[in-house]
Amino acid sequence: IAVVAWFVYQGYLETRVNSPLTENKVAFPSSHDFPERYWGSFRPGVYFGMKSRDTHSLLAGLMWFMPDISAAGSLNLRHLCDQGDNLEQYGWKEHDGRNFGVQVIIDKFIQLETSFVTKLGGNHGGDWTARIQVEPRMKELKGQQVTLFFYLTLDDNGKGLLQPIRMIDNMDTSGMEANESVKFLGLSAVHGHTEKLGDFRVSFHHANQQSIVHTAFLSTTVASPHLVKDTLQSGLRLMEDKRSKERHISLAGTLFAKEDNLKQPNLVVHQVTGKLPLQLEIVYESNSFAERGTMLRGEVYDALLQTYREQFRIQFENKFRLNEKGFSEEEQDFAKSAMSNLIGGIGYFYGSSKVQSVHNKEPVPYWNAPLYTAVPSRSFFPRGFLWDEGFHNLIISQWDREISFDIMAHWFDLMNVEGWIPREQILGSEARARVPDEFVVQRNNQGNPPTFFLVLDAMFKNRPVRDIRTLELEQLNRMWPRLVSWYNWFNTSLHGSEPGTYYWRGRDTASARELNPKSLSSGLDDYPRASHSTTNERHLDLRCWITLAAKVMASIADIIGREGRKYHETFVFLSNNELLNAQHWSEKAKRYADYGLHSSNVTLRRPKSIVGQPKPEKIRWVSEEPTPRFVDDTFGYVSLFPLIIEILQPDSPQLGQLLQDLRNPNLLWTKYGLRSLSKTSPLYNKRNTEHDPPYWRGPIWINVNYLVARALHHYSVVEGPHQTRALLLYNELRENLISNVLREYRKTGYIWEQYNDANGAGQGCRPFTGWSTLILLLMSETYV
Ligand code: 6A9
Repeated sequence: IAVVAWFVYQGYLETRVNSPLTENKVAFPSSHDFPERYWGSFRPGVYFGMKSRDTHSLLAGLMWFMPDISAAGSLNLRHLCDQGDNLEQYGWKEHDGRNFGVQVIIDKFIQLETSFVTKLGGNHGGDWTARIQVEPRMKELKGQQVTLFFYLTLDDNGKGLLQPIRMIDNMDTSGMEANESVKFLGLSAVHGHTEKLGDFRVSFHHANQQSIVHTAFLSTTVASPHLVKDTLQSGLRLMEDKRSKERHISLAGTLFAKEDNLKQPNLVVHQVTGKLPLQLEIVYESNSFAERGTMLRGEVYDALLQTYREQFRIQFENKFRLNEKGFSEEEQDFAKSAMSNLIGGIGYFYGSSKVQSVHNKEPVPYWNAPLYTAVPSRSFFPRGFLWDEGFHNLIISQWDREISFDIMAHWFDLMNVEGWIPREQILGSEARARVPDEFVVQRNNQGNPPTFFLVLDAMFKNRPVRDIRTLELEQLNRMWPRLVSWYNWFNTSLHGSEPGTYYWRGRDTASARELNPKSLSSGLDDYPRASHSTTNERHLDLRCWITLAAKVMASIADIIGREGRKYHETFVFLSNNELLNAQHWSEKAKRYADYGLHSSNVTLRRPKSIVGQPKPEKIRWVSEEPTPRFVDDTFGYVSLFPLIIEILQPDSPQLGQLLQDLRNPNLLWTKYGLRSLSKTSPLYNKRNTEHDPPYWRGPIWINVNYLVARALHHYSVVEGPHQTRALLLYNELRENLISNVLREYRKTGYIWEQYNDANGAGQGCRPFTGWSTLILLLMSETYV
């Protein structure tokens, strides 16, 4: 019996990692509950695409190239946002997350404006129209040719019908001689049907017929949406127009593999090649939308777009007051585009992560689920990251609280029975295709800072209960059991050896190559911790995150009338400055620090080569035995967390010391913001392995800088002996951050993942309109 019980228990343990929490789901079950946000630019990873919030949506997308300019052998066909394309700039200039968006893309010789407007009506999510306007960037390029492809396909083998309607069907063909020339005509429309959308019709319209040189189409099958570009490219031919004798790179028409006897396309593409300037309008109409009146294109489209743009500008000023604060037009435009690209980068994903616990031999799939989320970077990581999303929603919740609630609801619904949420969400084949294998599996001992507590705090702090809308109270109530589980996961599974201590799991204790084993789950990746990972570590940042979590849990419990004493007590316990100091203050170094088995003398060295063998890789070399101690040779972002989370008493002498150190240029202070690791720390700017450059070991990150500025603002307002110093630091830090990010934007056209601490240059990936967009809240001084 004991043996059987053991097996049953093992089986049970294996299934826990991918069993959903049984509490009610928080996200509304049907996307039709949010009709205004049913269709949108929910494919952040392509330059322009439309998608509905369905599990197997109809996908629409754009590709382009310049036939006369593209090099032999490569069309330089644009599709996925890709740093390698080296575009001068691209991103949403205005986007309200509901009704419309306007994006500008600058690609060497041309400028594309991609815009869309959605319109409610009928019972299948309404209509939308998209417009692609291409302009030459120099006069001399007028008349040059550009080719646009606009495609429709079905996400991840969704079921549905796509039926191409060719121009010839609506056209007077009397003047045409050969069938051949007819063969190359493009599409006038696509008629289609899916379960969720019902019957629909997508039509294509060209503004200026004279500028059209060639149109064509492709109707074929594609195995998966991430193969759309390859499939399209293999459907291209060099074709001669019988009448004009001109040769065009053209889609080949209907193409089916021999064995495909159903001949049912799931990829349909319209091509137009025309002289600059060129305009294409794509009009999606739901058949259930009976009384729409005039088609949403041309001047009707202009008018509606204009109305939305005006509303957007008014709302933006109402919410952020940048004009009132004296920012120039150009600076306001920068801020608008930053926020718009964050909001325009919101995606809707569906699929399952790969997860693993210590009880599973192999990774197992999570359950299939949707995720409505913003993304850190449309080019490099167009997918959801847990702690990034909290920062994103500090901004989004200022713009549209409903969107933030909806995003948080989706994330909380991804919680398993243990209360864990996977950190990086790679859902669906389009997302999966962009991630190397070694990064795919998510492990259930690895969390990520619970930054949604920052969002909930910002949304409800200082709001008397009577001012909170009933719908929001209802949503908080629905979220509550999930918040409880999430909180418990952090508080129990990451605890340390003594009450009040915590440490991030997942550092590789066996690693011989890493200078300092990473803690990816902290979000600060290679930020130096104790040199020797043990179960006696104490991670200061984590302790502070949990302090925040306890505080916010107590206040939400208060708002919705739940029992919150436990959280309040934990908060009081953890925010006791004496206990904090006993566990994390190094009196010797006069700074807050992690604690653990640590040596200051660790380097990477190359072992002696053996004749005839390849050069061995550098390995870690410990030249001084580690001892249990504070990691107080290191000063950086982690040391700032008691300030960041505003745990320090206003009259704390430690706060005074910290503020003094903050302004020291040999430590963290630069003209461009606070660097992540002090110049005096042993691992400042050091590689973690031969192949792994420094990441959180020097560069300036905007998310942490925002939190520090927010805290300085806080300590400048509450009464205490350090008030004046805090105010001076706040003003200077804010000014430095804003001017540097703006300067780099003017210089490079982009907002960046991080900024160099020596010269302020943007670095890492771009555009990064994830947490770097917090510059907007620094401009508007929003620190609720
Ligand atoms: C690896 C790349 C072609 C690293 O912004 C997202 C995260 C943060 O959450 C984290 O704190 N970034 C920060 O340290 C980026 C992580 C990207 C990992 C993707 C695969 C392949 O792409």
